[in-house]
Formats: sequence, structure tokens, C-alpha cells
Amino acid sequence: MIIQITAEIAGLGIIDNSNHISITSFMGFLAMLCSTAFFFFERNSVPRKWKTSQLVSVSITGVSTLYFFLVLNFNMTTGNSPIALKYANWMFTVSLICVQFYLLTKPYGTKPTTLFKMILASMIMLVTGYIGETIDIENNIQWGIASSFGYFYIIFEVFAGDIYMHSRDSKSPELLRAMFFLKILITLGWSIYPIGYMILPGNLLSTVFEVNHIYSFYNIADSINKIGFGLVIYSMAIAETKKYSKAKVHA
Ligand SMILES: *C/C=C(C)/C=C/C=C(C)/C=C/C1=C(C)CCCC1(C)C
Repeated sequence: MIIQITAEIAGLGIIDNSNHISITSFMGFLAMLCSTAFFFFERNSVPRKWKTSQLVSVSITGVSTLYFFLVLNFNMTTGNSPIALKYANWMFTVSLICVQFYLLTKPYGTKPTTLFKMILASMIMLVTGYIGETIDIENNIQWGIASSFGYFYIIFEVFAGDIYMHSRDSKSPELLRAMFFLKILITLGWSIYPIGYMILPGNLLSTVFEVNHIYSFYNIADSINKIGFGLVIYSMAIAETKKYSKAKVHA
């Protein structure tokens, strides 16, 4: 009901209640729109040190707002879901998430080469995943396994590689707490993507869900992960500001 009303106000016409792709795209659209506005207007509340990170959060949710709007229109007019558009969005936003890890730990020694390796790993993860979902769907299991190597590399960097070591060196309780939540997001939050992928024909979950449910898995995962990343980094920046203003009062 609320979805119908807001959709009509937004000029999108009627969303079919049984079309879960439209519904999850529309919810994703609203969530991205609100969080983009929030991150944008809060940019002056974070200390200067974290302004770039805040702007990267705005870019991630901002691009995804546009993307969800396009998908919704496409889905409502054709009934299909454009998988290429999803991957195009991920190419951009996953790279920016790697940038977030870099920016968080750069003051404590992370080098651009680490960022480069993480972006390369995410490209491998996405290109192989795309091939498995489109041009070589018969071998989607093999492509999914290849893709997982890229994913595991990113997890390795964050749990045991340079990102981990430099965040530990920071000895900043705020950063360490943020890293704790980001680790949960890239393991549990990001695992929704390969789980959705397993619905492809012949894969582990192909008999459990209908194949077009993949897109709804991806839509939900996008909302959780993109907004989650921005919120964790924002809370960290705010926690630091509070600490400094307390220190001033006591001085
Ligand atoms: C904002 C978008 C994000 C964080 C997208 C993340 C995407 C993944 C972690 C995708 C991973 C995949 C595998 C690990 C194997 C199967 C193919 C993919 C591409 C779905």
C-alpha cells in the first residue's frame, strides 16, 4: 500500500504487488535516496580528516539511487531485469568501497598498491561472475568459484593483510570498532551475493528459488551493504568528534 502510494507520487505508475523485482528495486531506490541526502547534509558534521570518506559514501549511494531508478523503470516497462546494469554499478561501487578501506587506513601507512590490488581482485570477482551469469551460464559453477577467489582476496586484505595491519597500528578505538562492523558487512553482508548467484541453473539453490529471485537477493544486499558502509564510517567520524570536544571541555 505505502509502496503503491509513494510510487505514484514519484510518477512511476502502478507496481505489481507480485513483482518482487520491482518492489525490492523501489525499496532500494528510496533507501539510497534517503541515505544519499543524509550523508550529503551531514558532511559538515564530520571532522575534516574524514570529509573525503563521507563524499565517497555520497557517491556510492548517489550512483546507486540513479541505478535503482533505471532498473525500476526498465523492469516496469519490459518485465526483465538488466543484469549488465547491475554489474556496471558494482564495478564502480565495489571499487569505491575498496577506496573506503584505503582512506580509513591511509593515515596509518596503507599504500596505493594495496588499493590497486583490491580493485584488481574485485574486477576479477565481477568479470568472472558476469560471464557465469550471462555468456557462459552452463558453466556458472566454475565461474562462481573463480569469482570467489577475488572475493577471498578482499577478505584476506581486510582480515589479515595491509588493511588489517594498519588499522591495528592506528590504536584508535573508533577505527577498530568501525573495522569490526565493516568485517561483518564484507563477510555476512557480501555473502548474500554468492548465495543469490547459486540460484542459477544447475547450481546449489536452483531447485529452492525461481531464477528471477536472484535480482531481489542482489537488490536487498545492495541496500544493506552500501548504506551500511556509509553509516559505519559516519558513526566513526562522529565518535571521534565527540571525543575531541570532550577533551576540550576537560582541558
Ligand atoms: C555494492 C555492491 C557490492 C558490495 C557487490 C558485491 C558483490 C559480490 C561480493 C559478488 C560476489 C560473487 C561471488 C563471490 C561469486 C559469484 C558471483 C558474484 C559476482 C555474485
